[in-house]
Amino acid sequence: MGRRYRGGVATGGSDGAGDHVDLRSAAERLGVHYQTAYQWVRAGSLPAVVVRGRYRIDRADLDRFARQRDEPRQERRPAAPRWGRLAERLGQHLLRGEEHEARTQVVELADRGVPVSDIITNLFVPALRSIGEGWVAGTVTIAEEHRATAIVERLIGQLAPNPRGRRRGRAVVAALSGDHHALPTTMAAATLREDRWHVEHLGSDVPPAEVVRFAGDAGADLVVLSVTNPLVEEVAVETSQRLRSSGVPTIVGAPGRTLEELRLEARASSPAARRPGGSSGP
Ligand code: B12
Repeated sequence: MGRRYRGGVATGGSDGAGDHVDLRSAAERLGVHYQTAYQWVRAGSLPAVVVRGRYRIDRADLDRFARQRDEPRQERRPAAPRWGRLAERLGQHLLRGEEHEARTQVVELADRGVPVSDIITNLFVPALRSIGEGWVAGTVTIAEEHRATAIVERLIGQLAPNPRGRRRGRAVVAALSGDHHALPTTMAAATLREDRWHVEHLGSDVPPAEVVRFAGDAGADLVVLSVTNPLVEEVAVETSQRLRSSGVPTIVGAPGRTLEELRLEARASSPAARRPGGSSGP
């Protein structure tokens, strides 16, 4: 006997062992991390039964779920989510430290096929800007801001996209020494992964010489420097020139620059686009 999981509620159901796979195999079949498949089961979108304390997923349910995910991205986009209200709600959860509620909100959208980069752009970015404004105005404490930031880091990590298909190339993502804003690098890394780049995510506060050395050792096809602290802008531009002159295409971000710009600029610098007659492709 197994217990059937729908939206975290266990109900009666039978095992039918031969037609079931475990959660790890299901995650592999779907090309996602184990934790992502687990979240889908917990949210009820991927039906599962619990057998002797372990999730088992019916192959037919798994195939159906995989087919839905394979539908072209446009078709899977939900009809215009009401971003304004959603962002406000997420901002409140983040400020109150309500991680579970925040996770439920974003997992629900991801489940409906909303791309992670859209969730970041339309939910996390406005929520973080408003937290930054609250901090300046003195209505949000440093501790509250740190707690919210840590939640966002974990949630983006959890949504980590791992699409099927050939990678466009290897991209190194970092913010340079003196810039402690890691989150924009996490956003950039998630966006590039979603767009089928293999990403080496170095985070923030990385010495420029280390980025240059790492990019060479890793055989990077692209370096992305996120910049949030304006004091680091100049050194980012210098580092990008150094990287380019050693043959590694490099693009530099800035506050207010969008993830869509990043996606397009990265594609334009990809190995495929640089080949004679090449295109950055879909
Ligand atoms: C969280 C946060 C922090 C955290 C960061 C922790 C972490 N793990 O990231 C901590 C506490 C460390 C921090 C520290 C500081 N912070 Co701060 N911080 C923020 C906050 C609230 C969010 C930052 C963020 O994630 N922004 C991401 C989104 C929301 O903004 P965005 O800049 O448009 O980012 C986009 C681009 O970067 C793009 N992108 C990323 N990579 C690439 C690459 C390419 C090529 C392209 C095209 C695009 C791209 O993606 C993002 C989304 O679209 C902002 C508020 C804000 N408005 O950003 C303040 C903010 C950035 N911080 C600010 C300040 C002043 C500081 C401190 C100086 C405070 C202090 N006195 O200590 C220090 C600086 C520390 C340092 N040396 O860097 C100011 C900066 C003002 C300014 N222009 O100088 C802000 C704007 C707050 C404010 N309203 O005043 N901060």
